[in-house]
Amino acid sequence: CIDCLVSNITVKQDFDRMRYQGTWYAVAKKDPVGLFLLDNIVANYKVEEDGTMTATALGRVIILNNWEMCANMFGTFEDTEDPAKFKMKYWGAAAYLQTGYDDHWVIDTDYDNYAIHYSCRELDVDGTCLDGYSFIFSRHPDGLRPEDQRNVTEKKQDICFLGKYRRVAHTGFCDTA
Ligand code: AZE
Repeated sequence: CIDCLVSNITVKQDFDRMRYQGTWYAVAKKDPVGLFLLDNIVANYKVEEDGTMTATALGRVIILNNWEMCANMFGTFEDTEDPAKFKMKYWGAAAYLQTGYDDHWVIDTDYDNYAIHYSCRELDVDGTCLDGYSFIFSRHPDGLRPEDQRNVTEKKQDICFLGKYRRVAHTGFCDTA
């Protein structure tokens, strides 16, 4: 995408939700406006018996009066015409966590090593993304394989988020939650 129009962003062709199942470690993220998952973010996707995709996510957050905790989040996905584009309804295990209804696009993945997730929450008047977030996921807790890095960088550019990512630390904070 050269014009940064959200409508021109391409997603994974013939996305296969079965192969996408299982654990993904966030290795980098681009934050949206407001409260967000800080680090130690691990997502787990599943395809239910009726074919619906669901997911759980863990991540460190700081809420209210600087209270640090591990957010235990759930998501259910609504299909769209594009197999790689979903609407995600999400909520927390505890009521004081966040609820929402976001786009959930899989920009690219090889299913076995890396995935690039994208969500635009708010379109600007010119069709670019005014407020969005993105995760770079790896199947490996230590990070991306060197051979995947170039492709991931290219995709960050395609979604116009290049230079807006921060590394996601994994310190074990949510490992017992
Ligand atoms: C995602 C992976 C699939 C499941 C879910 C995800 C998103 C979760 C959030 C959570 C925010 C929580 C906050 C709590 C205070 C995309 C990581 C549910 C956006 C801010």
